[in-house]
Amino acid sequence: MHKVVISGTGLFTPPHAVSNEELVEAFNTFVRNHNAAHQAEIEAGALEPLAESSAEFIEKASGIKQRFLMDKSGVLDPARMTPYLPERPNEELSLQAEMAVAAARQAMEAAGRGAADIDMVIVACSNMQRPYPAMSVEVQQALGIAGYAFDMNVACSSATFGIQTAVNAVATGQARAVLMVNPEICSAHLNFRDRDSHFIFGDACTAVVLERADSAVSAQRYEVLGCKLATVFSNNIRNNFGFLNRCDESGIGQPDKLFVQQGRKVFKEVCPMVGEHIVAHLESLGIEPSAVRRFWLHQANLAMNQLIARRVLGREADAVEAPVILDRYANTSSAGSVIAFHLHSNDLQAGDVGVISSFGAGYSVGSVVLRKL
Ligand code: CO8
Repeated sequence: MHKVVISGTGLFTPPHAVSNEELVEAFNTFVRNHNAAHQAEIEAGALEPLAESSAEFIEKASGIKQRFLMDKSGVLDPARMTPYLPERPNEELSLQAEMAVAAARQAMEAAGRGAADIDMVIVACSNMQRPYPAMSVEVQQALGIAGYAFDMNVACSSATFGIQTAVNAVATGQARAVLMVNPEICSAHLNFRDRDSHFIFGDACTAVVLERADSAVSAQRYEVLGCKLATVFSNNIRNNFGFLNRCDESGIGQPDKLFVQQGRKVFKEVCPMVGEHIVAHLESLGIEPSAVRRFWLHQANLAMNQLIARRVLGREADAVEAPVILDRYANTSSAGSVIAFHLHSNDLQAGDVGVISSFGAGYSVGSVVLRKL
């Protein structure tokens, strides 16, 4: 078995920053318009009026201050509240592949690797913009990589599950190097008319190059000491969009065909699960939690991350130990923990240990323990 390192990462940040205030203004205009249009039913008691959102609530409940979106004009139009992302001809690079290629080029450059050095491409994310041909094969072709490619989806844990898959391929000699990419366009399947969740997500794409430790050439290399994955079925985060929708017209366009969650239940159930998962993983590697210099946690909710860090460390973690990027990026699904790693890892010293951890729909939990070389 070969030792495996993360030798490069990349981050594509969409062009449009949207503050909580902008989002709430659009949402509240939609609410006022909706309530005015249904005034008679509301007054007759036949319909509950919609309630307004608040920027203060969003920041207090989640820690999110803004997000980046692929399009903001459609999202902030109270009559639409869906991004404008025009379809492209089949001959053009698709949108998700474009994001993936941008992040991948950065990761490959950081790793000091060209297309000829990579044998396998994984696109791992919560939603593929089409079922086939696989997004990964389009990304592979756009970058001029030989070998093979495939897509995988484990919702917010797609990146850690993707890393584990890449580690297996490199460790067993199936691939010399693997490119693993997470193009998340969360805004396209977020219900911007739902007060409980309209603020949660942003768009982004991350990329990671993994390769054999004995031939890696980059300056920043992180040995993968171990990966640990877990899944437990739950309906508390669910999206019923799928290819069977057209077989029952009554469901088309219903809110369950977008992201829906029981946020409080998710919070309560997932935090202990993740805390125990990380502690057990570290223990299996003979590493004390106190010896971990950095936790690159999934970026869904600030209080959630503080609680998880407290469960693992037995004390509060500071912003250096558990960096926060959700204030600027919001929840970018599988990209979140990799963004934290990408932006907050270069200062580590040789020998320092850190943990990338994801958690989300499924439920799915993943942890990757790294040691800087
Ligand atoms: N403005 C003002 N008030 C609000 C708003 C709002 N926008 N929303 C809710 N409220 C009100 C509620 O009505 C409630 O009022 P009351 O007390 O009178 O009933 C009060 O505020 C409290 O509501 P909650 O209990 O719902 O608030 P919480 O403190 O629980 O915060 C959160 C809500 C922020 C959603 C929080 O529960 C949370 O972050 N939970 C964890 C969620 C999580 O980690 N989910 C993971 C999902 S990510 C994932 O798995 C990837 C899926 C695939 C990607 C999908 C991409 C689209």
